[in-house]
Amino acid sequence: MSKKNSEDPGSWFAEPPLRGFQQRFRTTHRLWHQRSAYQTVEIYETVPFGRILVLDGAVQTTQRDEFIYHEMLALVPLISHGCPASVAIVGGGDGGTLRRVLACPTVTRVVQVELDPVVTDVCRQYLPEIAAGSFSDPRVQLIFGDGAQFLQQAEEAFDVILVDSTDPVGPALVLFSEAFYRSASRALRPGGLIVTQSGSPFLMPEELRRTAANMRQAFPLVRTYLALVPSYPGVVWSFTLGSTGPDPLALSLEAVEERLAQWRLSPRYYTPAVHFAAFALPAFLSQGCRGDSRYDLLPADETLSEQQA
Ligand code: AG3
Repeated sequence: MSKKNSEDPGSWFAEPPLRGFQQRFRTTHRLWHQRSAYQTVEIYETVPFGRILVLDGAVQTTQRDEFIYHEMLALVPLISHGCPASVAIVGGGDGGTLRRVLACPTVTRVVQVELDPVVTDVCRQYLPEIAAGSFSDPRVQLIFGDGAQFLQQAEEAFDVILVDSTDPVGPALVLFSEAFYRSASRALRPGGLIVTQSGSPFLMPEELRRTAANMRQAFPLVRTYLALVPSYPGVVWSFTLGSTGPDPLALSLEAVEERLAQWRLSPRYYTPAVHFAAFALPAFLSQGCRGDSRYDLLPADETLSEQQA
């Protein structure tokens, strides 16, 4: 029976290949699929990761490893800030980022701007443990709309802005632009930080470079950090942090320990050592992030032959 399963070609999900590289998930069911006003929304039951949310063919979150991405997106800037009261989240319809933000007891207000109500509805139905009721916390205001426009017109300011979006291609591209980072920096209080997910450093190095370059136009301090997210293409994932003041690397290990203890957080991925280790980039990657495509590990898609691509 297990032999039959492993040979059944119909029960695998895979994202489109990037740079001639692809990983796939054994699936047992497709539980939901719908074309919303903005994108294709799917939920699969998979053998390795439990249920997964897929938007326009790209894996966004899984039951088994969502904690890695969400902790690393939220906790690195929240701990670096030290006393965040007001937080804005752009995207993040599954609620996993929101949950980590609300776990921080200094936070008194969160505005979340999600484009697509279908994503929040479907996650509420199929992945309720990811948000774990966060959207009904009285500190939260959920707005359905365009996050870029929201920040451009925002009349209030935030300590931390988290961009929990789809990849820096297609409809989310505006969230990685210089103009977006300029309005984000205007919407931050002094000492404020922004973090965005910025794709796979091996499979999307161009996107990572552009994100960092655009952020440098609007923020005096920009740093790239990494986390291991097994369900995302290439497993190694990048985040780009912009700061108007605090440097996440200027903290001491003890200060990170103390903040975690004070806030009574016990994350599953993030630790004080991971906080610093995440910023340690292999030499070729840090050269790549600074803008030199000669350091890219894998050949770009356009250099692959038809057959290979
Ligand atoms: N974050 C999505 C990260 C992008 C994944 N990309 C990919 N699989 N190609 C948003 C969802 C998590 N809250």
